[in-house]
Amino acid sequence: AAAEWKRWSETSRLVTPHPAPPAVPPGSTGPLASPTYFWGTYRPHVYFGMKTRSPRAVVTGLMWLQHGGNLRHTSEQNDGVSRYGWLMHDGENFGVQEIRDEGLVLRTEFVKQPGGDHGGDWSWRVTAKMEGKGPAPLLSLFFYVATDGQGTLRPVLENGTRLAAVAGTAEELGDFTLTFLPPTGEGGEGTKYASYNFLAAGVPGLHRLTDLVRHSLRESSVFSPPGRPRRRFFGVSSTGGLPGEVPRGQLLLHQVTLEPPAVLEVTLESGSAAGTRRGRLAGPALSAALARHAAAFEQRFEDTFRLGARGASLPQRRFAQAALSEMLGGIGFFHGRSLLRSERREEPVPGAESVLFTAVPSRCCFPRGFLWDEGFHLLLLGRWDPALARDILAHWLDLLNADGWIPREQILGDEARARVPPEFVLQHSETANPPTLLLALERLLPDAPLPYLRRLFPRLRAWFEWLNRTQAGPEPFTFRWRGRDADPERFLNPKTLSSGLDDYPRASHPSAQERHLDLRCWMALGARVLAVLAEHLGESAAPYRDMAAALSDNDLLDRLHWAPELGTFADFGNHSAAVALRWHRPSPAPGRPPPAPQLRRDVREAPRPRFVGALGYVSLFPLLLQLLRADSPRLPALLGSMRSEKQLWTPFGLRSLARDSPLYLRRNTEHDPPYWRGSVWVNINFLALRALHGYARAAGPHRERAAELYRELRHNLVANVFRQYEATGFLWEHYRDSDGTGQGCHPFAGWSALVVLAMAEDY
Ligand code: 6A9
Repeated sequence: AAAEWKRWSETSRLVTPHPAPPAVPPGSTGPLASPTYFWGTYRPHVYFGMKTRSPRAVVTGLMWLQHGGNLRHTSEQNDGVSRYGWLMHDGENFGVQEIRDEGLVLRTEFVKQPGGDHGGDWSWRVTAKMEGKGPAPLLSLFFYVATDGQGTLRPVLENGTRLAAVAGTAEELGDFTLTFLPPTGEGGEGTKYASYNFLAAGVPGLHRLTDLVRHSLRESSVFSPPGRPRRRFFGVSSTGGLPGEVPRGQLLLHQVTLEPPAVLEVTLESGSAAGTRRGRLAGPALSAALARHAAAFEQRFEDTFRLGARGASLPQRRFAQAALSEMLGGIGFFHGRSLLRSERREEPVPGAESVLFTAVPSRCCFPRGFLWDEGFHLLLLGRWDPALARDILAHWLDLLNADGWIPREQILGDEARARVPPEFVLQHSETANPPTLLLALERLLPDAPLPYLRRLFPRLRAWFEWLNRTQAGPEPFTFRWRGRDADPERFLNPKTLSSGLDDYPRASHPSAQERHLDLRCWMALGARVLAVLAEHLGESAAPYRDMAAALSDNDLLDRLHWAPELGTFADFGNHSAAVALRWHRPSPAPGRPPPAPQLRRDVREAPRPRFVGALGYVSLFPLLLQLLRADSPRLPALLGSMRSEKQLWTPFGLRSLARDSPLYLRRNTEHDPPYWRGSVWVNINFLALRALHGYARAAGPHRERAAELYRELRHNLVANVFRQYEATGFLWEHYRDSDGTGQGCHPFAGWSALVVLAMAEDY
């Protein structure tokens, strides 16, 4: 019974929110308190869509179909859409996106207009044209609105088939009218010939929208412009649904079929703004509003980052604007429960119901929140809009559970869950992630209102204490990432997902003896920021100051992590330097076919306690987080490894693992190509620039050398990310160290967008 009780109480702490007052005060994010953040493009996983910051919000969106091609809706990698992204987006009221899809160029623009008590109005303009000459294919645009468990929608039909408008009402949003204006030609002149179809259906969940629409398409509609041949096309049939799935909401969809070029406008008018509205925001009024917002965006961008004044070319400025805009346009609002797994319990448990307002690493691959990514995002967002950054940070801290843990990856709600393979959904309760939110807070702190910081403090304290308690190392002042891969024989080197550096080589044989250098440096940074915060608030700062002092003591750091035999800082653990993957053929069972060969790890030299020979990002951490004194005798060695082409230097930035390191560019399993084993990653390069910039300014014997490296590294990194953007239209997850080519997910305007700050030299 005692064991049962213990299990129960542990589970209950796992799913219980932390008792401290919320960092986001109730009501502070609603339409009355924050009208400008109420509506937004908070659906990063669709090419174009908007919703409100409400749980179970009404959603709006766009799908399109070039007849003969595929239905487009959610952003997917390698679906044939060759380029898309926000060119301008102010994170609040306005955005311009361009999408290139097999000859079709779509421009999606939105503008919001304040008024009333429910977040005001907005208008969309979608401009469609073909890139080349030749006959335009038939194009269908599908504009939809859907509910998810609350709210009602009523269609307003014209001539029985054209959905002219939707009258709706929902919690927080109140009454609203969505109007689909008739399409016009490119210059806005006269109505353009189009066919109309309309669909009203029950929605079993927002993640089923694409299938729902696909399922209702029939090739029985006819496009017959006067005096021209008739063409059949796929149109939605007016009633539909997914057989056997229980509806939880409503969908109303307006399909417009036409030959590009064309301009389509949609307006959303809030019932409560009726008294203050001066005319509909469409046509010339919309053009004027878009132009005004674009000019204001340009001005604010220049005032914030001064790239023009610094001599950046127009293409470079456009690139930087797009990088920032894609991060702002990638901000999402999520609602749901994580699926949690504790060490001591077999079955997963759903976490507390929560909401999260956050940027995302990548709209197509990772349209959800990631803890340590977000700290990097906030460095950029905090420069553009400190209030927005503070709000996001507060949302993250409200995810804290009673133990003080924040799950690393936030998969909240059906739409988020639908994008993740089941084996990746579970969040393990011993798994940490670097506390980069504190890095962001360090920069937000000087201008943040005191009441805000007071709300944050108890939560930050609990979070940091959780890290300190659960990730403690084998000796005082050492730390160890928990949750490394359990089955070491399957991997060349068992991964450490919690560190954020996934497959970066660590001790070959995970054990409780390990001490991880990067984590120790993160803890030093965390203690430093908490000390400053506590002091600022008149709270007791001494424990944090003492901890920060101990963790940045250069002699102690040396004793615990300097590896004389390697000439660098390193992790320590049970490690074999001679491991390799080899094909094994398991012995067949009698009378069965021979089993498939398996790639397994051979250990050719027994592991022993020692420093881990892997020169790379982890080795640089004392420098990256500026724990080394400016006169440290270790600085020359680190600067030397950074600048050495045999080790970390490339013409495109610093590679993650030295070229002469044993696991450089090695696969971890048959299916796992190298990830943090050579590629150039922008987040760590940003930390390197920031640190070099710092060392170049501090008096010390290595000042000149740091300044020189700073200039060269900044040039290399910025030039390559820009070059790759020009060539492909995307920011990428990481960059190949041999030729700078973008790798992995794209678009990836998460931390790769930090190039904007490097261009601005704003650290
Ligand atoms: C896998 C696959 C359709 C890996 O940017 C987010 C994270 C970083 O925090 C981490 O440091 N990325 C980096 O090493 C991406 C992680 C993706 C995990 C989800 C599911 C589904 O793909």
